[in-house]
Amino acid sequence: MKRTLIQQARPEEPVLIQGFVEHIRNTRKMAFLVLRDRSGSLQATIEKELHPEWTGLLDALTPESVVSVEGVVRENPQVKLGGRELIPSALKVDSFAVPLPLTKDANIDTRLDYRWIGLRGEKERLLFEVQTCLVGAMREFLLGRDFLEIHTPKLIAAASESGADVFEVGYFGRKAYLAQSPQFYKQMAMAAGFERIFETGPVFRAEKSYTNRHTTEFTGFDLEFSYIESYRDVMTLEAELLTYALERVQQKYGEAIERLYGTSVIVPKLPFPVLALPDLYRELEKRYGYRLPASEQGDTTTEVEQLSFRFSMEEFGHEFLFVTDFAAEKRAFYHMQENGVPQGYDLLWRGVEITTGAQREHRYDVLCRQAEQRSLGEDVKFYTEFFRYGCPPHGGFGLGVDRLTMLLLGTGIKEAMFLFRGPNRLTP
Ligand code: AMO
Repeated sequence: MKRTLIQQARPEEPVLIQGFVEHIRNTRKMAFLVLRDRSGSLQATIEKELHPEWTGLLDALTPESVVSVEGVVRENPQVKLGGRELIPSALKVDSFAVPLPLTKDANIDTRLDYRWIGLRGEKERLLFEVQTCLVGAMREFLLGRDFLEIHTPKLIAAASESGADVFEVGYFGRKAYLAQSPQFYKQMAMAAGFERIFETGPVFRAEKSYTNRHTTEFTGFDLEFSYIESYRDVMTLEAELLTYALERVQQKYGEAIERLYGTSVIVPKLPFPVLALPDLYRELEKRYGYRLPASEQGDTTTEVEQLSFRFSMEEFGHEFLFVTDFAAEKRAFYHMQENGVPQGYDLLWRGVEITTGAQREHRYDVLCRQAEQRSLGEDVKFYTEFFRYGCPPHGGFGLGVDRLTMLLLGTGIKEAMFLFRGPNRLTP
């Protein structure tokens, strides 16, 4: 018999339901099993007198075992789960579960140890449905604008962002690194004349950070496109992309997110507000008496980001804020500069950085000089070569998918990933 999903089971039709046993109530005369598959839950109601052959099986059955149940669905307004129940005619246990090692209120570390069990919940499933919708909508948006999806290597010869937080790996007797970003190859695609590309893939950072928004391996959504006039074109594209994707999520999952995560999906208004970093400092001091120590100026900090959210809501009624005009020494060597000011930005959402973007330096001589200033000459020679044989002006950005998901649902980053990786966690 072919399997029917719980959600699609119609009354009075014979069905085969397969799933986990979420709950068992086994009384003298009756047994009630709540079954769960990817589409929902359904109660199976068993009159034990009719099936004496199942007595042993029902006594031995444990929660979270996997079963196959054939039967007929009946409408019964007394049943809480959707007013219907399954009356089984055949019952088979496909996999017995031993008692679960964790309770619902276990701490996050125990839950991560047994992640596959924690992920069985409706709330957890929703997170991945939302993430699928979000990334799918972003992909769709870009495909509609003639972008190519590429897949670049993660084993590379040089650190792309900085030497400090790169993982080194042995590579047949020499050193290789895990890519901190697809940066070099996104730009190579511009030199290849692809004009518009994006990639979603793993990004590695050897950062010993123990915050609720840092992980050593995350999923990046990166794009790059040519013939831009300035980094403002990159900001405009990103704002449109996010608005499109959030609208999708709101339409499809807004209600479920409200119900299970208690948070609203707000579709942002275009254009997003923009502020230069020195102006942001000034506003934070004027409004909240907050002054960033001189030694930390030129960049944002966790405190600046959090206060910026308050500012952005009060001033613009907007959850997003583009920040520009960072100090050159705080930004990557490949950013284009004008009068010493990097032509790039960070995008903050709900007080957390979700993106860095920029126009890139495509002029070979200038790029080599900027690399030299950081003593990167030899290390990035293979990269600077991309710009010797003709390359259009271009720019792009990198967006953290895990951060995006986490902010959308109001969770920490550990909950927003299929499997979190941190300085102290490499398993499961
Ligand atoms: P950046 O280093 O800012 O820029 O990274 C881009 C985005 O990736 C996410 N992110 C992280 N998420 C979780 N844990 C981390 N440790 C972590 N580090 C970064 C953030 C961040 O905004 N090459 C540039 C992008 C570009 O210019 O195109 C880059 O990698 O959401």
